[in-house]
Amino acid sequence: MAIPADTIAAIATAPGRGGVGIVRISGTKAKAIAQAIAGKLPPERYARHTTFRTPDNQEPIDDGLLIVFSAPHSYTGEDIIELQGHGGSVVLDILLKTCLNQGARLAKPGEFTERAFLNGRMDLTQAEAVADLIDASNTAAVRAAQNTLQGKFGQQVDQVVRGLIDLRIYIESALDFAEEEIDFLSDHRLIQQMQALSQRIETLLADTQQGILLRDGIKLAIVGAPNAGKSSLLNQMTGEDLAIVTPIPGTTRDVLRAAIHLDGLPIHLIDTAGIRDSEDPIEQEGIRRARKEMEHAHIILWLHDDQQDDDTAPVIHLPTGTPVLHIRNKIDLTGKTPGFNAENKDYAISAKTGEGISSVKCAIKNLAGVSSVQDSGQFLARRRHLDALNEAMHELQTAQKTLETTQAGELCAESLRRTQIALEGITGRYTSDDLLGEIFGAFCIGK
Ligand SMILES: Nc1nc2c(ncn2[C@@H]2O[C@H](COP(=O)(O)OP(=O)(O)O)[C@@H](O)[C@H]2O)c(=O)[nH]1
Ligand SMILES: [Mg+2]
Repeated sequence: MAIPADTIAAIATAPGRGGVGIVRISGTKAKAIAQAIAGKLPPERYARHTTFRTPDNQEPIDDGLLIVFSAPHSYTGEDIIELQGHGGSVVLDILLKTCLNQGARLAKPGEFTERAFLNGRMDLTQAEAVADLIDASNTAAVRAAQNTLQGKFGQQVDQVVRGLIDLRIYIESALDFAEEEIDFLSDHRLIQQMQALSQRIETLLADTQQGILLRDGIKLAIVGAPNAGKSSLLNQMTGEDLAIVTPIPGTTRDVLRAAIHLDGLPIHLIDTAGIRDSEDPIEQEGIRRARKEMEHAHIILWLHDDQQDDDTAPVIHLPTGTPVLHIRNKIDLTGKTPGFNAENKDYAISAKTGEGISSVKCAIKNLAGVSSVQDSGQFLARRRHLDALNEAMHELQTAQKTLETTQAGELCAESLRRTQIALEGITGRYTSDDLLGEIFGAFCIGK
């Protein structure tokens, strides 16, 4: 993608009323536009209090601070001006329109950060982390987004890439000396180096999986017979009175969703209609939706009423492969000991009093494998990073197999080249316009 030559502007602060509102301009015309609005500019990186005026008739628009950041030492790597006025939507609109009249173009979502990436101010993982930091919903996510933003993830990927480049140089130079090629390629150290790189990709894969969970959270579907206490459990876990709870079986028909955190791990709780044979078309639709949610859940909480023999088993149709926690509810009535029961492999709780629920929460964290969410080195990651790492792993293993079995140097070199391309897609050395559009299109305007 070419580095754009035009100048962009946008309101960088959130819409609505606020003490301060900021218009940001980036590009070659930024300084000229600022001069037209505010007269003589302050020295770089100094904040000067000034009046912003319409250039044609010098009408005051607002007054506030003006700051100049000159290329290349700015967020985007271009000249940037910040006009920090009062945070009212109309006054900011007028200020922005004035900038646009002076030759700036309205920035697209994420365009400032996209320029920062295109100008080499940050790699793609860092650019993604900017959006993730803004969207972070809890302290652990903020910390992990900061780690990525500071380049920790990108640096680890780069280290593997450097190792790969060394390997490629060695193998490709061996290819240039055909008569000694076999000697070169049968060197056992080559295989060892490939194994070491595989190991590092393996570690990155595990961290990335954690990073995705930390960013996107896990889906937890609460299912079971009508009246087992599913809606009560949702209310107990969120600490809010979200779902209607009644003694009438079949109360919940719509799927209800709520978000909570377990030690920084985002959990999307899903309360569903009780599953049973029903003639009622509305309830049938609720049950159909409950099944659909089960299909997409990471973990299923199957709730049983401890007072009754459960007759859901024949009708529930659990998806294969999804972990299920069996939970016996209403122990405040049956007097069972709360917590995990090793013999029955189930958890005894009361959705009414909250007893035993902490053991379920622990089990959820263990299943998600996130005991180390609080790790200081944990970074946020996305699905595309995982896909790229898997592809790199596959190519690297192909390279190793080729070398071990056929010693075909050309093929091995080609697989290593592909490994490198897959990894460099993560940091953005190799990208498509489509990918960039997808990443930056999800940003807010003004960032
Ligand atoms: N005593 C007691 N009653 C419960 C408990 N959980 C749910 N209930 C009651 O069981 C009935 C059905 O609960 P609800 O949450 O609507 O069940 P759902 O149909 O599975 O969503 C309501 O009358 C609740 O008050 C519990 O742990 N203890
Ligand atoms: Mg319910």
